[in-house]
Amino acid sequence: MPSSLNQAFARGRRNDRFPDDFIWGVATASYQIEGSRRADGGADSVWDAFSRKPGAVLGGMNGDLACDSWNRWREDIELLRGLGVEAYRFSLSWARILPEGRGKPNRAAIDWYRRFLEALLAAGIEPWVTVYHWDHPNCLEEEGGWPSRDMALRYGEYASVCFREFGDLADKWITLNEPWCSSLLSYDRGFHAPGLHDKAAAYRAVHHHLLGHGLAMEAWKADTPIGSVPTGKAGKGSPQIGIVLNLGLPRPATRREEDKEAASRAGDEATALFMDPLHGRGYPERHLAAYPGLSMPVQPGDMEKIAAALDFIGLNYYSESVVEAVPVSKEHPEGFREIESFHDKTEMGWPIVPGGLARMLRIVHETWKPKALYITENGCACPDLPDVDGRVRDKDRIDYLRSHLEVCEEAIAEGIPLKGYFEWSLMDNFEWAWGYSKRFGLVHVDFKTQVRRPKDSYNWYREVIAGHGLET
Ligand code: IFM
Repeated sequence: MPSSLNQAFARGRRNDRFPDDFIWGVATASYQIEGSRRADGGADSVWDAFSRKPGAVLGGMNGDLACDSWNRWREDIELLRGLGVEAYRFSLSWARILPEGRGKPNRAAIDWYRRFLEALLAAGIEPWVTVYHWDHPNCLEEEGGWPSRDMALRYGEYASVCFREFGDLADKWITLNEPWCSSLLSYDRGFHAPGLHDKAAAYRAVHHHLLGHGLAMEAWKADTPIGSVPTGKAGKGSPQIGIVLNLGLPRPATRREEDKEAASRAGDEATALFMDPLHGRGYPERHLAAYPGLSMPVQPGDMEKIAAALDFIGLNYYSESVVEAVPVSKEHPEGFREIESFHDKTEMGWPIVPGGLARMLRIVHETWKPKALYITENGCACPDLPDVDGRVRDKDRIDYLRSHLEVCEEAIAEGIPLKGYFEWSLMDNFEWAWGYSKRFGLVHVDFKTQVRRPKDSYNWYREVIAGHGLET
């Protein structure tokens, strides 16, 4: 064999576009997969209560059974092992660990998560643990939920319990998942639990999420038995903590200056509102100025806590919206509106725009310069009907993932510190207000029988991981 060919084979992968330490993973969240809400001392979460409200979740569906992962977790780990992922991002359930929202931790739930973490490590899979992915105990919601400052303090205590109980088994931590959703989508748009329409409450919720995050950062530094995690094969690097955001950076409808300016302002609610305070820049004045009735309930010392140095920012990217400038009115107090996009759309109705991921990575890198970035979620909902032979030929998902991974390759080549990619999701699961009607999984789940069937995209992603990159 010519020596150049030998060298190409010796590299053991198909291209060099992803650095050796790039992490390949997949993600899920507790309420979306676990089921067995009351088992082992678990309490009602805000999503259990919300899904009982008529009309809140499509078809009255709920997370009572979900993917039954509370019982079938060994099968799930086998699926992860078969996929060859190096890392698994999943979340802990606050309503299980502290069923009363505070006080004595529930041993049975802690033991369950410890068994699960141990089994992941034994399988050579690095745990990436999300402390909070929206399922807080409903008793805390009844006390005021995120609009109340007390919730931030309770969350700080909960995070501290998690670090103490699991810090010897996990050293990659995420404080919050998409706080935009659990504040604005939950307390303003009313689409997520608890389903309120109260803008002032939603902005208080934003601040309290961020304050809770800051308190968790303090606890992590104090409570983590750093360096003691037996991460085995997957032990890439040192302990890390970050936050996961679903930034929204709309594209201007045209090149007109007013559209560009409008799109930049439209990005404030889901981007600067979180990124600026996290990076010590305070809340974006131009955004808050559009809503004179709103104020952020900041107390002395809060902003310093919120700005604690992060090891990484996790970005969840699915789509990109388009915005144009319009005259300021009651309906459009900020002088812009979203317009329809004519890109192909996923089952969620979300336009497929891989270029939006490229824009987002560049803007985030240039504006806030985070130490490291991870794509902590990326994927799509497709119809995914098994054929007569039981095979799920989800070519659309493969195309979607490939096009977004190509963007990741380019971002790395440009020098953006993108360190890993977590596909959403390992398996079809409870898609919040859409119930089980939207399938995001690499694995098909029959929600009647709980039979799990790897889709074509599972096998495709397995090859990508094994080859450490896309085929060239
Ligand atoms: O399923 C959700 C996940 O819980 C948070 N990010 C977006 C996903 C798809 O909607």
